[in-house]
Amino acid sequence: MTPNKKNVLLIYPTLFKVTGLPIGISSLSAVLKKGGYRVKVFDTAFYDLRHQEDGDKIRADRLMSKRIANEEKHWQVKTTDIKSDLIKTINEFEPKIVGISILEPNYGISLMLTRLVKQHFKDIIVVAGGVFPTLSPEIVIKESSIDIVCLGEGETALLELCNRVSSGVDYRNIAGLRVKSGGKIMKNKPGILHDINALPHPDFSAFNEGFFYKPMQGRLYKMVNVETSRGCPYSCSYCSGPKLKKFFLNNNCGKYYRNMNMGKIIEQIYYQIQKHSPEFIYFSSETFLAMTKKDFNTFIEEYRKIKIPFWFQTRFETLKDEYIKALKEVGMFWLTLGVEHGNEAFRKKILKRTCTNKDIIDGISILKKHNFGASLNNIMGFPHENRELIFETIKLNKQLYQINKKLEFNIFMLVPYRGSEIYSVCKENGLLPDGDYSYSGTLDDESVLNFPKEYKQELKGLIKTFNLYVKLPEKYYPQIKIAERSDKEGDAMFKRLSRLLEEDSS
Ligand code: B12
Ligand code: SF4
Repeated sequence: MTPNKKNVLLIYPTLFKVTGLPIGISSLSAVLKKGGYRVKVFDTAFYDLRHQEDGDKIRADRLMSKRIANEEKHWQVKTTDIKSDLIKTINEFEPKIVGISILEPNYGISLMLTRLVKQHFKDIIVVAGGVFPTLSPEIVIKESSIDIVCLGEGETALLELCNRVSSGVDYRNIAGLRVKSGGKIMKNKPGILHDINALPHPDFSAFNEGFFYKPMQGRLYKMVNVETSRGCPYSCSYCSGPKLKKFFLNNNCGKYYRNMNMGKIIEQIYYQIQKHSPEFIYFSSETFLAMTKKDFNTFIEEYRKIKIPFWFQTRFETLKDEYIKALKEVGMFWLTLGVEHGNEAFRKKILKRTCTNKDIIDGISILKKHNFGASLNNIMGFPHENRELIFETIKLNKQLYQINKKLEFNIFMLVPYRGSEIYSVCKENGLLPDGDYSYSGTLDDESVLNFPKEYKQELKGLIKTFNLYVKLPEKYYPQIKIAERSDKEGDAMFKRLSRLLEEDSS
């Protein structure tokens, strides 16, 4: 193969059937195309790599969301071998540069792919970027199949790399990159945080059609993501966001949290509609409603003409009665909110979330008033937590369910990502296991922490039965306790109670 210096392959390693167009890689693609490069994306969404159950099935089994009814129509699980497919793609496309976007849970899959690339195409330059390489560059740069690590936002650095490689110029000193050279690692000065109003709109055209489909209320819909902000103003202990914020500040790059101009957001919506004709729009922002009143009003007036149903995630602190009323009028369909824990003091001290239970209850009441449901995210398996505290999370969610029957309740096991504040808490408390605990699925029901065996088992049972505890009356608690067990009797009871719940909600 003779690599074509104008061709760039971007690899997007994602978990099985976890679709949803990523803004990061799509923004890189847009910038590269504008710079005259051809871009192809290789994604892993439809390869059953670990022969595990897919994310949506796990969510349905945990009674978190409905099973998908029209999956076969839009999603084709690959029957071919991922390794042969990647080699074939490279042989046909002949890229000189292969970029890979890595989150910590995808690092295992990522290594399998970068090693394959290096083994078969040693002249290709392999560049890794994304949250994990940014926060743990010392781990990633050690990997022999990766030549360059991009720290922070990659639009300018990657384009510069491509330009220098294609014109045969020394590329070892590009800002934002760590580059291996003659046994040494060149640590260059930090890259830049971009003016998000000046970047081209994200380019999704390199993704295949199936990747546009995401489940919503038990059906797949064609969705496009519209970026409205980057970063987040909050500092939750279990999230990598605060560490990213510090990374950019410490490197004098400025503020990670940036809102896009409303004019540019509207332009982006029309652009993506015209290009992809979506059935749904997802506003990609950590906290969509954290915008000024003026921007909100402009959004409402413009979106009135657009009419495509949309959803987003936001914080309880940003929910207001008049906002929800206006959003309903213009097509809001759904939203995701983080409750995360039911004990206010624990939530504040350990999760570093200051919102009160009253804020949460008031927010859900507003949604009820306007006849809206929402997905509520919850986490369990924290250090210093116990069964009693977990039951406070159940209790609060139960209270919310009493107010609003349209709610869906998500429950996840804590995974302490490197660099998050909770990672340090786990470390100090001797809870971190040795090895690569976080480089695999995040929907696991088994805690990765060094808790006693019995407590891990208890957590597993509580993850399984969380929705039963939340939705069934308290008189069923003794039976739900049996359903927590992962033996024959426990599973049979779980099935019986799940059926009861289904009948109750139909
Ligand atoms: C939107 C979002 C999603 C979307 C899209 C995912 C995606 N990869 O973009 C969806 C809903 C699919 C998703 C799912 C998940 N997510 Co998510 N998600 C986010 C969120 C809120 C914003 C991401 C974003 O759009 N950022 C804006 C873009 C512009 O930035 P970016 O993606 O970092 O990309 C820039 C740079 O990193 C760099 N870059 C990125 N890739 C590359 C590649 C190359 C070659 C180069 C040079 C540069 C480069 O340049 C890009 C452009 O500037 C972040 C929070 C955050 N602040 O990062 C969490 C976050 C990334 N998610 C996270 C997690 C854990 C998950 C899930 C595992 C959750 C789950 N339980 O299922 C899944 C895994 C999905 C998967 N791919 O396998 C974690 C990752 C933690 C970590 N340390 O790695 C984050 C940081 C949130 C957190 N809890 O801390 N997520
Ligand atoms: S609000 Fe969400 S994105 Fe922001 S720090 Fe908390 S968990 Fe992270």
